[in-house]
Amino acid sequence: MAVETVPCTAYEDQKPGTSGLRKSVRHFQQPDYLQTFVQAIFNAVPELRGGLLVLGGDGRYFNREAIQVILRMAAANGVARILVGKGGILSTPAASNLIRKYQATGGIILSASHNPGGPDGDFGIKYNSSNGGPAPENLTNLFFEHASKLSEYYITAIQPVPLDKPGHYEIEGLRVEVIDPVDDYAELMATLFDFERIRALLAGDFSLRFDAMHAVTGPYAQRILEQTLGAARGTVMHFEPLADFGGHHPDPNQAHARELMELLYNPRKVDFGAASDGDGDRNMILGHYFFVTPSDSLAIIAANAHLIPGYRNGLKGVARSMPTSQAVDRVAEKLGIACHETPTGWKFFGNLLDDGQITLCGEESFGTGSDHIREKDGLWAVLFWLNLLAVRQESVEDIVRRHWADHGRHYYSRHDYEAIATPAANTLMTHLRQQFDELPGKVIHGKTVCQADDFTYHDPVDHSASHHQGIRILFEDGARLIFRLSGTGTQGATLRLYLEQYEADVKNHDQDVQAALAPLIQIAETLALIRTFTGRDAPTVIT
Ligand code: VG1
Ligand code: CO
Repeated sequence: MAVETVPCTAYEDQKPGTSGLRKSVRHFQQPDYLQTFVQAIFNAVPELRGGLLVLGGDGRYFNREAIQVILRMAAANGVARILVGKGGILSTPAASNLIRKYQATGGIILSASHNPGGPDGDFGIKYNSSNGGPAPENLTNLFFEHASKLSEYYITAIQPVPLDKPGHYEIEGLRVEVIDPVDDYAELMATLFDFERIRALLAGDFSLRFDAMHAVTGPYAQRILEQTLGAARGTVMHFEPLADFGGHHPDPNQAHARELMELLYNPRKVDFGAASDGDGDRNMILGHYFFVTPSDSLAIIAANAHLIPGYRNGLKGVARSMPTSQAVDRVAEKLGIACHETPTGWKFFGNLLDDGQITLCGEESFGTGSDHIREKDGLWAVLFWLNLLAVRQESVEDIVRRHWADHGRHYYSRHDYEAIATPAANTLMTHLRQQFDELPGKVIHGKTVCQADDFTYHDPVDHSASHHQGIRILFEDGARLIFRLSGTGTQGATLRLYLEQYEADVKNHDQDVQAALAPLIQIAETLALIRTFTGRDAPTVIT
């Protein structure tokens, strides 16, 4: 085989963040930038030689070029077999499923998830291990180490592989199988949910809309919701994956899924609305004039899991990322199961899932999932809710309100300050850290602080420690303020402020969220001087 050894200069900035290596497309288009990171993966995971690799992406700009480069490098690095999604398409959850189902050595997923795409947008690359989950920190650190000292990479000069129809090709000892990206995933969903019951719900006067945001879930949602479950044609909006997502942020939240919000906040009744992100792992759940906070969604899914076929036998335990509200903790307590608190990022759930300690997990950032794969899963959450609605025959709002009445309501919001100057963001965090010693016991705007620290996670399975995972200011009444800097942004720094206030009394469950959190918002400003340090009057995005 004609393997070419190409000398290259190492890049110093290929340290993966919360979810893979994410940079602007232009950054990725620097000479050999993609190749350097891909070679670092092959060097760090020698088992890929002779192994099976899953490959696909969310269809964003640069996806197709990158896939051809990776195929040529995989051939040169001795990979035996590759499963690649037709058109280069695989959602993140579908890729995770393929890795597990076909016992692959690992998978490469090309996505910058909820970040905008197109030539002026972002690109990203993630590696998932043989359990189907995102590479854990020790492995991403190893990628970084290899990338920073790389001096050559290996590639073959093969013709581009046709990706637009299923088929297989033998190329220089590498077998490339182009597969339907939806088949295996759709099959898995049918094993977890009561499709007959959902079909019956959709056959009645129940109406729903799903916004694929011109991202990867279009083909998945059309197949499962429309073709299999019988939802009306046109239920799936923005179904065609586009390289620039139609110029929008493929981020399923109230700010970016505006058209869908307008459909649900409208007298013409739509019973259920949902959306997913660039790579299909996030979800937003809406009822008529009603938004379900992702943290509440996780809690409600946990509380009702016994009603869903795939979870009928109960839950082993649950987990949430540290900034996610404590709503699920209350459910776990009632169920008598463990609830784990992990740092932000799905990679931290992997060990707990593999070890059989948890069945469900989630993040406040519109991510929910279970042990069926090792990634968060947007359509899974949507199907879970549809199955639940079919069983309980109540509206989304009624289900959520009943949950609050039973468990209390966790008022919750996240305020993002995007693309602020990195030094200013660091100074703000340092300013907060300097107050740790004096804060406990202090009363600020009428609320007493009981703890202030930097969150450290001790993994109970591999006993590794992850430090500096967000600043927590905890109050005596259970309220929390969390400050973190994003690990997925590509411009400057993004400050995330997470606010949580518990309210037990059902008489107080009708407040506007931002109004209910106003005292905490004021305390956050007093402690962090956000306006002073960022120069911003208001957050860029509120979810
Ligand atoms: C954000 C979210 C985090 C999520 C990550 C990847 O990270 O806060 O909860 O796991 O995105 O999601 P950060 O570091 O920017 O806060 V996805 O759907 O973009 O892969
Ligand atoms: Co995503």
